[in-house]
Amino acid sequence: MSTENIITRAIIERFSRKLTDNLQLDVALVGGGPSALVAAAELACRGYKVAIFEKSLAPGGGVWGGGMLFNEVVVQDNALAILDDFKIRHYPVPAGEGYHTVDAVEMAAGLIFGALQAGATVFNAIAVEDIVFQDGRVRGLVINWQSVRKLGMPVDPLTVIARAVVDATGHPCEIIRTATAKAQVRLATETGAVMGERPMWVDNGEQDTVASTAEYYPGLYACGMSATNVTGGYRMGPIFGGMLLSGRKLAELIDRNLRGS
Ligand code: 48H
Repeated sequence: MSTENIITRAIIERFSRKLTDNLQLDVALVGGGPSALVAAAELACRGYKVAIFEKSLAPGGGVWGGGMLFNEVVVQDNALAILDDFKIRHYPVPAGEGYHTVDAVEMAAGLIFGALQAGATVFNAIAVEDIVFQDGRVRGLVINWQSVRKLGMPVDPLTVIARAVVDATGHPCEIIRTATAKAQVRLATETGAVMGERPMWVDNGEQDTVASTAEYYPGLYACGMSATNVTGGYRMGPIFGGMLLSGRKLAELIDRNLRGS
């Protein structure tokens, strides 16, 4: 066989195996931002079959750009243990009362590498365009190439089944919105609907994100900025402790629920 064919065959066979191995998951996360990456690493460490579907070429979500493209982010004391688990370095802010800076590229790369090394699978350039919904429960994801969606090509999608589906799409909370719009589900929020993100208030926003990390409908969870948006929490700008802690809380919650089911 020619070298050209060996390379091509290796990629096709290996990718096909990776995809078929992940058609039936314990946890399917939509979006590969910081909250999802922490949750995926933690759940994979606990022995669950976990995959992230990320529509961009690079997972990492809003981390890469830091604050206004200054590629540094801030993390608080109470989330440093998570950075340490991923071997991501942090530097105290001189007069910072518990705040630390982290190189945004190191954080994004470190979280991605950590999730993969823990055993999670990441599918990049694949978008989630719908949910599988049966018998009053969210049961999986409808996936397609992001490039197909961008070009508006009339190409039917494929599906992945999961015991838990996580909306980790950040600000748009796309999957929760799909569930409310297409399956007309009533969410476990004050109004039963998406309440919408509020303006900037860092301290409240950070707490909101963790507090609102929850299961909003049977089989459907939200974490990170998506959870904030669902419950009407405040935004917080380029500080990421809440996102990391949200990922950890999500993993604990799903672990508890899946063990009980
Ligand atoms: C596949 C999708 C789809 C889809 C979107 O926004 P993220 O970084 O996620 P979080 O919530 O972990 O982190 C939020 C943080 O980055 C942030 O925005 C902060 C702190 N903002 C504060 C403020 O005041 O603005 O990542 C979400 C990921 C992205 O990579 C998207 O490409 C991806 O989800 N995504 N992937 N299918 N339908 N929709």
